[in-house]
Amino acid sequence: MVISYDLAITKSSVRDEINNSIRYTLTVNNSVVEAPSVVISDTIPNGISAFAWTCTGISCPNATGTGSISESIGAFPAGATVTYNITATMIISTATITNTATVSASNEVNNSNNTAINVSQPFFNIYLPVTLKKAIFAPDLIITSLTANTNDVTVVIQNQGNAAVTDAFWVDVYYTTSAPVLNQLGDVYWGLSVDNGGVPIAVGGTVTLTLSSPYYGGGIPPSAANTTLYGQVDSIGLFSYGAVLESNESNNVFGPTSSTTALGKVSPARQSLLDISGLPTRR
Ligand SMILES: [Ca+2]
Ligand SMILES: [Ca+2]
Repeated sequence: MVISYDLAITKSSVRDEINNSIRYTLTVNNSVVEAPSVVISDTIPNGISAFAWTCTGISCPNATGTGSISESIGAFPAGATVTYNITATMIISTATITNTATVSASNEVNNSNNTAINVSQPFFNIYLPVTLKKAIFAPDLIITSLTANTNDVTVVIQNQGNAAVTDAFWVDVYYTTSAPVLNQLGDVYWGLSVDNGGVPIAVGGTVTLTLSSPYYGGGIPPSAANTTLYGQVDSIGLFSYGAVLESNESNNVFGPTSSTTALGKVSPARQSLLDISGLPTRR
């Protein structure tokens, strides 16, 4: 009588390099007829420091265990499956671990499927390029307020950047219905420089500009109420960014807004009062 049972063993693994662990699933099944005296072995492989397992299936000799598996099953039914779930600790997460498990029985008809070799390769650590937003330390000038009447023009500017303004610059106010562009000369303007004390402007600092301020450079108030106004800070400069290199050059225009009627007496042309000493060079 030919006893033609065929035991087969398979082994798979799931690797967790972050936790230095690896889980194996070891499955043994038997086809055709019951097999006697089956031995399932799985020796702790190199690179593993701990090995704990559970066994499920109709023929488990022990439900749990630690260390290498060497389990004998007296009778392994046909069609039955035994599964070992193994949790192992890797000594080095980057090591390749080869784990060999076997199943054996006398009179096995097919020994070609009685050894399962699982080779667990480490994941390659791929370091992707990290795009860091350039840390910009630069001033950022804006106009926070622009009011005008037939007496005066008042512009409040602020440095909302994270570095002081140290370069001389101009502020212009335009009586126009079109948004001004860089290097567009205005109807009223102020120049702030180190010489006249207009700069530096500290981080968060504000400066209020009027026709009476020491930075006043020229121009007269609008002659009528409801004149459309725009303001531009750092309006004039030799560079595409004006005279002050800012973290944001696109927020330098304020407006449109409208002039109002002054309640007081209209002042004489401020040009006659001008003291332009200390003003920066104007294009
Ligand atoms: Ca700005
Ligand atoms: Ca600028």
